[in-house]
Amino acid sequence: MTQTVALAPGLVHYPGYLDRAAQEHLRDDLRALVRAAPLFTPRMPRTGKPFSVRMTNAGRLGWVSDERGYRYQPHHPETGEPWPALPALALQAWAVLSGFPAPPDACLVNHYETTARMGLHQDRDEEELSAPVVSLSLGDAALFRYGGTERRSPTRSIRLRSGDALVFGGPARLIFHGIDRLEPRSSDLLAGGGRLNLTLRKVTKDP
Ligand code: MD3
Ligand code: FE
Repeated sequence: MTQTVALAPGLVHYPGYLDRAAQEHLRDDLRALVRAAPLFTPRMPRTGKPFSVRMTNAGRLGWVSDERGYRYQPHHPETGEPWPALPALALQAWAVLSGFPAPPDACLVNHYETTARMGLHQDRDEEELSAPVVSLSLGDAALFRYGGTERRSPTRSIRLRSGDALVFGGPARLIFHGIDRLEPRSSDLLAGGGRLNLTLRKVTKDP
């Protein structure tokens, strides 16, 4: 496979995990996915403040956020339809990289326009915290920041480029992380620029 870079215990970076042909294939699958399950604008719990990132999901469950809170649910918040099937390349990446015996329940798709960002946060809405999260990036490069398991822990930054994979498991599963900014026009994969990030997650504990 490609180069692997251990960034911290449980945190591995696979630069260029998807080659250009695979990136184009996944991009085309995501275009169809977004037609079936349109991007929605999540809102902050309580305040209703909109995120700058738009989202959709694939798989049995999808992550949504609005005034009522963060949660996983089996239907799109606007169309009411079940989420589309997981893209084949996303399932394959999970099988290759996760080391987890069960398939993922959810694939969150984040869409960043040039000025979108994602503040430092932890992902802890999943019941199955022994499974890693696998992330795939497409389109413009982004500055990704990660720290430790406490908000005040020191942080480091790396650049995520189109085709990169990241795996967060074990002690890295509950680290704080976010996206500070995009590098506009750094990739020609997506017409019109921007960035897509997929995160594959096991949500429920299987019996
Ligand atoms: C570390 N997404 O969707 S991917 C998210 O690029 C999210 O869209 C960012 O943070 C993005 O929640 C960063 C890397 C990532 C994803 C999930 C994680 C890092 C993670 C879950 C636990 C720990
Ligand atoms: Fe996250």
